[in-house]
Amino acid sequence: MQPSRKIIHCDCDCFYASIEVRDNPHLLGKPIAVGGSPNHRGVVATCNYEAREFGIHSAMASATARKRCPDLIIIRPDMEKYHEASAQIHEVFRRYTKLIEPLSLDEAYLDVSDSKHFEGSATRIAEAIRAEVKENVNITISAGIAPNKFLAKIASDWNKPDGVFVVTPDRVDAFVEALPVKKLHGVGNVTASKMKRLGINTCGDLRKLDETQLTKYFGSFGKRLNNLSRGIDNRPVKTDRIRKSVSIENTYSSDLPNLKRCLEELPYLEIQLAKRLNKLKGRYKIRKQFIKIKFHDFVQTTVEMVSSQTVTDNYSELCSKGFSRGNKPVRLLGLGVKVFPLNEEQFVGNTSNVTETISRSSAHSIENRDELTDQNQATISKKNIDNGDADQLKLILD
Ligand code: DCP
Ligand code: MG
Repeated sequence: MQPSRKIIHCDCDCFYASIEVRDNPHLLGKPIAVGGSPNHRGVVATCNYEAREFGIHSAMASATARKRCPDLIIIRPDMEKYHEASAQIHEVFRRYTKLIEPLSLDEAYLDVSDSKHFEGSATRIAEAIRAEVKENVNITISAGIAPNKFLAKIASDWNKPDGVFVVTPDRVDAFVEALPVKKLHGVGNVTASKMKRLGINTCGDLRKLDETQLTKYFGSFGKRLNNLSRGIDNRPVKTDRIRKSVSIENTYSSDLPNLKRCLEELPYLEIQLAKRLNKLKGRYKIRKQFIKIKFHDFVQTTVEMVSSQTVTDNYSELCSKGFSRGNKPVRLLGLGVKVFPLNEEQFVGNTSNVTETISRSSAHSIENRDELTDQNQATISKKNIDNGDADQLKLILD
């Protein structure tokens, strides 16, 4: 039998909001949200725990949030600041292991199975990381320690904020048995209701069905459910993420009424894209240019063309083509490139490249591809997190 692994999942507490409170101590104890304006089409990116008491959460319209809590202080996001903090946090992680899988700006899996620190105690490593993040970045980070990624992620959430929770190998079975199915990644509201109708509330209940039955009820998710309900998750901590595209997009506070206005916006987006691409020089090669358009009725279209560089005229052409598919006011405009790495080998096991990839992303623009994509709830809400303010650009790295 293989020795069990030691995985730590680290996740900062109300990340953007913590940074804002850190930098503006007068906000301490008050309900705050970071996001777009409630007067436009702003959305809450996150909010502190005080605001969560009012039922406010990420991806909620800022206007709704303000209604729920009239005293809510809404702060515009300052991505540069969050990227800087993220880089510092990832630097702390790297002191303890090279096996890091960043998930977003504030979150990563660490495999410390072979770490020599603290005589290999994952719990003490996690505590050291938490203490260092507090000391260096002055925000709190929660941690979960378990023999696999699935349980470590649940554990980091268990005692949030500023908490730590350990699921030792001998406690996995009992812990999972009592675990509500809603805690499983991939079980959104729809699946949870379906399970409830079938009398399934906990993983213990799930275990009563065999794989064939689970597949009958939940399709391809069934096999995975069978494993998760038994605490099994063999996915390795992956350090070799390779970027597939870089893009930038913007949701406008008032719709762009016609093609002319769309074309006028392209140069601003191109400047942002060029900045990002500049940082990748020599590591990736462009293979396609693309444009994404979301019309006012949320109908979305993407147009792409083969290209080895960013050509302005190509973007104009793609934009005209995309616009003609709807011929109606535009809510969101995005442009980008599909890329491939010049030398794939350089990425394998190179955590610093990986961290850079993630830390430059707008949090949650990156989905953890090998996690379950089923049950669209989370994915959709994350995709809908377009900031309402026209100058708030969102970088997407795929
Ligand atoms: N974020 C976002 N849009 C979302 C979710 C999150 O822009 N739909 C941003 C803001 C968050 C950051 O990503 O601060 C990290 O996301 P988390 O899901 O880890 O949420 P928080 O760190 O804010 O809170 P928690 O304490 O629950 O981890
Ligand atoms: Mg977090």
